[in-house]
Amino acid sequence: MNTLAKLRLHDLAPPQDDFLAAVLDGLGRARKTLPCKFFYDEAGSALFDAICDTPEYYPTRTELGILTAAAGDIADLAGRGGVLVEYGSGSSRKTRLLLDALAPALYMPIDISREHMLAACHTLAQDYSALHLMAVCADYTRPLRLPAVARGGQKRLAFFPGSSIGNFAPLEALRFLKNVAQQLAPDDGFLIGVDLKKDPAILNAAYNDTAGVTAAFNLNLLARCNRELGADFNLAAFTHRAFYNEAAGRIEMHLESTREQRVQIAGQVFGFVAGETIHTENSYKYRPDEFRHLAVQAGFEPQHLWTDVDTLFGVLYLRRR
Ligand code: AVJ
Repeated sequence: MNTLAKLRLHDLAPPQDDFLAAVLDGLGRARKTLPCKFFYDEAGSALFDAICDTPEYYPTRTELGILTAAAGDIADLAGRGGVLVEYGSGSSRKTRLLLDALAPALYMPIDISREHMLAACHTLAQDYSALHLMAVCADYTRPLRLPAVARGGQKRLAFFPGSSIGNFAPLEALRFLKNVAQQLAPDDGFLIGVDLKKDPAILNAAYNDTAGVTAAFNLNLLARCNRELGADFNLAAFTHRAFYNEAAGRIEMHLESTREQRVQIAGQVFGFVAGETIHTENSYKYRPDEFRHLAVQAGFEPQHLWTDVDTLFGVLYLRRR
């Protein structure tokens, strides 16, 4: 079958991230930091998949369970045969669930890694013979404008699973939600997965799995600096730290220097004192009312919240006002 005929690429040519510049900037600060988006090289993406399979990391399987149970209700709210827009063309399992339930005419994934997205689209095009695909290569963390596709009365459903929204600070999250709202027409929908506030012990365990997969994921950032930038991080001299910051409502991940040391990157030297950390990720958690408030501010009407029995994770259907 000719899958190419059904697949089009809308390339917004996102500027490629400058890893070296980001590392020099982040490590040059009084409180050292590295942006979490750099976790996901090939090794990091494989480690993230492995995190999702650890017994402690509940979000992925919990969200999948919620979506499986709610798929019919979601299709009733969003309408069938419309356009499915996915922010970050992530796990194909979640996508397929919605493709099966909604039977959209068009699937529009948005992702910064063009080749990875196109490969996933080719597979979907083979498996869903009636589906048209419009792959949008863009950085969704910046304001973007989706390609105009003739609507013909079709509704759009935007989909942002995995609690990826948690990587944004609340004000950035609001800006992102507003940009999504701008890409939708009144009565369109937005289905978003949000990790909920809960007993900190559960959160702390989820980011400190006993098999050490999350630690390996965090430390891979330093390994990546060594591989790609010729840095000389001694991985044995840094340890994974992750904890729930209750006041801020977020999990913080850090890499802690176990002793005083110096690290060289591209001719620059960075000193660490014992116990100093590099802050590598924030993962915000919301109470349902907190998230609904954010959604309302962004121009949405929260219509439905699905959770698991333990209310660990929430999936919300937001209607564009
Ligand atoms: C992919 C951003 C949702 O914050 O839980 C998992 C990333 N970091 N374990 C999250 C992550 C450590 C994950 N998100």
